Amino acid sequence: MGLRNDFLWGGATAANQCEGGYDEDGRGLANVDVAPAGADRISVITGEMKMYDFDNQHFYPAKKAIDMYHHYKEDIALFGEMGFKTYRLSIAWSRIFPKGDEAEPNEAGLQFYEDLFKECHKYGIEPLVTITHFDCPMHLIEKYGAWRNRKLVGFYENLCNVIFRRYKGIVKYWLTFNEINMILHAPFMGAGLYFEAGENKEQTQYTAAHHELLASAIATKIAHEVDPNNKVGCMLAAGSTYPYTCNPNDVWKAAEANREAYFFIDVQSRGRYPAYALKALARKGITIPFMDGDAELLAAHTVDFISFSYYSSRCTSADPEMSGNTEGNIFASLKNPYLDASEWGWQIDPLGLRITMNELYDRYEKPLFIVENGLGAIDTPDENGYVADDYRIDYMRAHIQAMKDAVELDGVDLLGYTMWGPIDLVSAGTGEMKKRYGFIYVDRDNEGNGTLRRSKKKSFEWYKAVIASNGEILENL
Ligand code: BGP
Repeated sequence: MGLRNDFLWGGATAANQCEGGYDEDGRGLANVDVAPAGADRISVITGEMKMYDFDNQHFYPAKKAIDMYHHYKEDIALFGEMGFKTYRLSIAWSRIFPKGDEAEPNEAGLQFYEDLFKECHKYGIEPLVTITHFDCPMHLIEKYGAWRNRKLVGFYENLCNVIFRRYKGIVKYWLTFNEINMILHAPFMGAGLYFEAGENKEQTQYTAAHHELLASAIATKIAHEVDPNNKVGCMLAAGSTYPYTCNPNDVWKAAEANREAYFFIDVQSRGRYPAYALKALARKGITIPFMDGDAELLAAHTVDFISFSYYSSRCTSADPEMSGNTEGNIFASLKNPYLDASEWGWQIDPLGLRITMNELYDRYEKPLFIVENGLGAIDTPDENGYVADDYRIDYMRAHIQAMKDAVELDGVDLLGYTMWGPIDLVSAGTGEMKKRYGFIYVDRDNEGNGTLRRSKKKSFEWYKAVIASNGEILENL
């Protein structure tokens, strides 16, 4: 028995990393627009350096990105050619509500996504829509302080009311917040949070998290009311944390690190704050701004499925002397001596995907959906834009095999697999273009030069064969 017959193969993108058109057709400015490329990016996305508008010293890659705003028909046709069953994309909140707090939505923004979803259906591609992929209208940040303010819950509710009604019948798979745990690691990118001097950061982060968790429950409620066929998922930046050794102190440290991430999904999937989190938050003096009705809301509207990104596992030690940090997906981890790493230092661990899937399935017993996985690498195209990206095929083949093992050997219920960045796009972590994930090469460089021409890499035909065989054929061609 292999993958389910209706397995949703595809790819995933985020509006701000591919669309561009940041000021077109009434779109408002958002946090993700003002994250510059270069050395200051990390300070901006972590909320340490204030950047609420463009300046002349920085390059802002999201302004144009790969200009999918004007190329989406061509791009979706290529996805169709590969046989995609689904395309995960995000809507830009500030296209629909440019400031975020208006009573009426921006029709041009709504129409853009309606056209895009209909384009997907022409090829039999089911859209999988992330409601918020790191973006927050800048006006909501400046006027209300972003998600630290409970008013954001109401603005998000307005957004959900509009999009669930407008796209009824053409979208049925929804994710509420991309990598919701990113609020702890990149709080400005993840939730629009910039910290004032002396502010208790952790208090603000968990206050904002509570608001996002409420908003997620409300979204789930409305989605189900508007159309009982809607399926709503949470989304976790996953990748299990391993203990560096079998020293029980390391094992405990790893358990705590895993709980830090699972906390969000525990609430979204089980409908309540877990006991360990209530204790840990109380010990730190953090209060969660619970109001009447919050507990009931969280309990009544849990998600239908668990989606997650997986790039790597992580490693931790209780020994303060341990050094040798490696890069990771924003949050760093100790270097695991048993694993190789990508050119950006992200360690490569296919079995870790099977381990992570099993942990999530054991814990929640709900269907899983892998909505991001892939290799960011430097590609060298020939004069026709062709890239022989065997390294990417190797990475994906090993991960898809591990995913199949989790399904076929361990019985995990898996809805689909959307690899990250089927077409090259801007890196969320670094703002670079040269960190490429795609099956489709885009002629654009880190500084914004290039024709934007699209061309197929070797992996394009490989993934097409994988999809056509429902994952039975994984060999490199
Ligand atoms: C995840 C994000 C994506 C994506 C991916 C790869 O954290 O959800 O938006 O970018 O990581 O990371 P990067 O772009 O930094 O290589």
